[in-house]
Amino acid sequence: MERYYRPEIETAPREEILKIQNEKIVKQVRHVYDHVEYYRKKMDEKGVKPEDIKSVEDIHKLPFLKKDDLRECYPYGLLAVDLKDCVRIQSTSGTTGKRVVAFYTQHDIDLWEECCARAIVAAGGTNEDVVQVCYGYGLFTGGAGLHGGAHKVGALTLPMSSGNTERQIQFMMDLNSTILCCTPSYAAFIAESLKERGYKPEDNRLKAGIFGAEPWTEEMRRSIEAGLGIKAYDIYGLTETSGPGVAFECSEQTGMHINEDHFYAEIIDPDTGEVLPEGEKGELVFTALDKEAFPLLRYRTRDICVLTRGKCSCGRTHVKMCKPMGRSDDMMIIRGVNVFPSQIETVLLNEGYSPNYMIYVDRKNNTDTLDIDVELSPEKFSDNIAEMQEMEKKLAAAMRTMLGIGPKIHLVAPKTIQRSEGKAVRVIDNRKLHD
Ligand code: DLL
Repeated sequence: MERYYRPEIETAPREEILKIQNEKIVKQVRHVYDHVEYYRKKMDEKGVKPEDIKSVEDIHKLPFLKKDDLRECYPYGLLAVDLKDCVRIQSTSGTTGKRVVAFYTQHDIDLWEECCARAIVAAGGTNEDVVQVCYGYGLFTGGAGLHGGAHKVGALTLPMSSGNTERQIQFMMDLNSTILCCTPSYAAFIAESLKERGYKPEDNRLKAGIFGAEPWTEEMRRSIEAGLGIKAYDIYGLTETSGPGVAFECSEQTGMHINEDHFYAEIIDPDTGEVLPEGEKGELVFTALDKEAFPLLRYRTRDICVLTRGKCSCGRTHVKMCKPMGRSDDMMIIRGVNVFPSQIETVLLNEGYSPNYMIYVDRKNNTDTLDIDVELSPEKFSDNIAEMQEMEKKLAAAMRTMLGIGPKIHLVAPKTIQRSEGKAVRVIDNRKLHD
């Protein structure tokens, strides 16, 4: 039977959710206008006053916020409460430019942890579970978010953080972990490591995994589910909106329910900024309806996505987002063709290869090149060169069918591609270095 952390909200009729959203947005716009000078100026420039926003239908009148705005405002420029009222800072793992720092009041932490608790209960979590959290702890929101959520559910929480796979496995087996929380790439690595140590999927007590923070394909889901003997649930979020738990998957596994009582979602055309009708693909934009300290309005996530509002067999009524189809800035344009890493992953897993690969893009003699290193499993590895070349050719052909352009495939020996303990880095675009 389906269980909910907060049934009256999670299964509320659409009109009730709308009523909650409409009440919250009016207050939230006033709060931001009164306390965040940067956004007040943006609203003034656009000629929008708080009184113009009477319901979520008016949200489209508000200006957008982008990552660049966050950089410009670093660190305190978007803070909407006194610093003394904040109890926590978290930050993005950003590798380029300034990191985003997000501030939380105790109310914001409670709200965030409740969103994560909803995700854990949707994955079958109860106070009888042992939740092994191996997202990174610290500034990254993954560890703190799922940890707080597990506490709210009353589960026994194992705050492992990421890395030290030997210890992860020892604790998982000795302490009978039942729910695993980490990035999908780390889950795949844990599954591989268990197998190497001679464990079969039925030897562990895991029943579910809550995996997110990076894109992963349906093929990857099936591979992890088989490797660990679990049901694998997706979870989505970003530091700017609090962290994981903005949206989470239910037993139907056909998209993630957005916690609509806290976050209002829109899909826009990334080029024009125009709001697109439900069901169309575009950039996901979030408005935090009741966060106090860092209440972003119309924040452009750069994640490309589709929203749908069909009836869900789990009984939840909140709108669903599909798996992000890569970030608008993840998309590689190679010889004029749009290529997403997820397409490459799909082909690899469909063709029976491991999810361990590296994509290299470069420009030679004014032509883009695409090279993919693909790691072989010990069973597939052979020293027969002709056989290896034949496999490379076959895989390149399958890639060409999916991508529209043919990459150069390099099959590499088992265990030569570095494993990820957090967010996997799978693309190296050397063109950027020359431009
Ligand atoms: O990754 C928060 C998180 C932690 C989500 C743990 C889920 C689990 P950031 O580091 O700020 O926050 O990165 C946010 O990661 O804009 C997406 O591009 C990507 N992302 C997050 N979840 C998913 C997912 C955390 N389930 C950025 N599928 C987002 C695909 C995801 N991409």
